[in-house]
This record gives sequence, structure tokens and C-alpha cells, in this order.
Amino acid sequence: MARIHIPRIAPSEITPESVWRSRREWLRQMGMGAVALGAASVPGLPRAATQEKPALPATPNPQYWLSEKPTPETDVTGYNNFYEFGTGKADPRDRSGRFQTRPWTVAVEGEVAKPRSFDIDDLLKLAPMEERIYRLRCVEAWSMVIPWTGYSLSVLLNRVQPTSKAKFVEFTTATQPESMPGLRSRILDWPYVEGLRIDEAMHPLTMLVFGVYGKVLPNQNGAPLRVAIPWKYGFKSGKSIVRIRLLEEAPQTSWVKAAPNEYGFFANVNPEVDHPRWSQATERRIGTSFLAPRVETLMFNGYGEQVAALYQGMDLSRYY
Ligand SMILES: Nc1nc2c(c(=O)[nH]1)N[C@H]1C(S)=C(S)[C@@H](COP(=O)(O)O)O[C@H]1N2
Ligand SMILES: [Mo]
Repeated sequence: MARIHIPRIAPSEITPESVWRSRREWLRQMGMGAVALGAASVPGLPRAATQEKPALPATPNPQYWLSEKPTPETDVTGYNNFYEFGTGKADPRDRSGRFQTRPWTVAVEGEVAKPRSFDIDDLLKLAPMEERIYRLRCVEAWSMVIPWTGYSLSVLLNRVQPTSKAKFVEFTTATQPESMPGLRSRILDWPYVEGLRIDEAMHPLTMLVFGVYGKVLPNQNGAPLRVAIPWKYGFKSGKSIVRIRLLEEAPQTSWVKAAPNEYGFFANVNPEVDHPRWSQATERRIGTSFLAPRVETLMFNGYGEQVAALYQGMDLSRYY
């Protein structure tokens, strides 16, 4: 079922990656990157949209790779959900230019032996940076294929030594009223809070993300750090995280609070369990032609081989 290529990776399967990367390098060398097409030469274009982020070097991890072609970078950074900046898909790109990502600390606390605060620049050095290509399936039935840069969240959690009472992990994300116009809307109860069961959080697929497309995360994608949990609907992957709390009880999460009949705590991608207002059986791949056929949604977003065991014996239509 999974179309993920595990260790025995053939050089030919890496080709798509080298193709898009070399094209990017080529564009950069030719001076045709976003910097060359910057705000000065395109009057009226918002600053954030054209800002080229610094490179974030990483080693490709063949264990977490897809042969599918990544979604074009302009879509990955231009078609986003980040309601703190507005509900339009271009709002996060167009309205996040004033968001402050330094100084930035992440408090890791709760049911841990060694609670502490991490500076973002220390988190960048905590483990070797890996590049992984993950599918992202939004609950709104669109999807992308994204090359993220980061490392497994378990690296960070192990540093603080979870106690035996740590059964859940809560992620609290930033609120900057001066730079987040969306906070004025009551669509969610801010801050945006998400959560995982501890075994989900410790799973090696669960990634702490600092970059995308080989560069530091742009604000609209959750700078300076977010999580990526590829077998769950996108809303589980909180952006711009400021606190990680280990808990004995399940945390109250923003979308479950807003509409518990529509959004569950687990939110595992499941083509057989529809959202009350639409089917989850298929998805639209962003960045492909509108004439392109819809893609069939895969159980656990195609990551079943790695994660199905976490849910053995659970009724997934009840625990949606
Ligand atoms: N803080 C915060 N995190 C968030 C959201 C949000 O509105 N606020 N949206 C979520 C949703 S619904 C999705 S699909 C993904 C989108 O991530 P991307 O824009 O980087 O593709 O981010 C998730 N993380
Ligand atoms: Mo989403």
C-alpha cells in the first residue's frame, strides 16, 4: 500500500529529487531566483512573497522519501492554511511579513524529569538536519508533496526525559497580535493548540521541521519551527510552536473545541471515514492542472506500514 521507498533505495529513485534540486540551483545561479525577481522589480508584490530564505543544509534521508514529484515551491509557500494570518490561502504568504521569529524559545515541560526552555538556535543544532519528502493531506481534501528539513521530534522529547505519566503531548503555537491579523477573528480559540498521544509523538515519522525546499521555513509555513505528522490531516501539524507540554490526560485541541463532530483528536487520514460535509475518499493535488484527475486518498495517507500498529484494535470511525 505504502508508496514510500524504504532503505534499499535505487539511485534511479533519487532522480526526481536531483532534478528539482539542480533546477533550483540552476535558477539561483542564473539569477532567476526570487531574489532577482524581488519586490523592487515587481512593484506592489508583498515583501514576504518574494523573500528568499537562507539555505538550511540537510542530508536526504532515503528512509523517508517518495518517488512522487514534489509540489512546486511556489504552491508550498503560497497556498497555505495558517488562520492566524487569515483564512484565505494566500493570506499567510501575503500577510506574515511582520511576524517575528527571533528571539524564539520553546518551553518543553509537564510530565518530564528535566523541563527546560530551548533557544531556537540550539534546537537547530540538537540533531543532524535531514531532508524528508512527506505527503501532506489537508482535511479540506487537497494535498501536497513537500520536502521538509528537520529531525524526529523524539530527539527533543528524549532530552527532557518523559515520566511514566506522560501519555499525551500538547503543542501550543505563537500569538503575536501585532503581526497576526487573523487573531482578531473568532474562528478559533487562540492560541492554536494541537496534540498527539505519546506513542504518536515518539514515532520516528513525526518530524520537527525547521525548513522546506532546502531553505529556512518561511513564516507562512510555520517559522521558525513546526511539526509534520504525515499520516494525519494537516491541521494536526501545528506551526510556529512556542510550548510543548507532556500530559497525563489528552489536551483540549483547537479544532476539536471548535467543532467536535467534524474534527477528532486522532485525525488519521482515512478515505473510509468522511467528514460530515464532504467525502475524504479522494484529494486534489495542489500544483497540478485542474484537468488532472483527483488522487485516491490512501489509508494513513500511505504510511500504514509504519503506523497502522499504533491503532490496532481501535474503531477508527469512532476515534476519528
Ligand atoms: N498555528 C497554526 N498551525 C497550523 C494551522 C493554523 O491555522 N495555525 N493550519 C493547519 C492546517 S489546516 C494545515 S493543512 C497545515 C498546512 O501547512 P502548510 O501551509 O505548511 O502546507 O498547517 C496546520 N498548522
Ligand atoms: Mo488542513
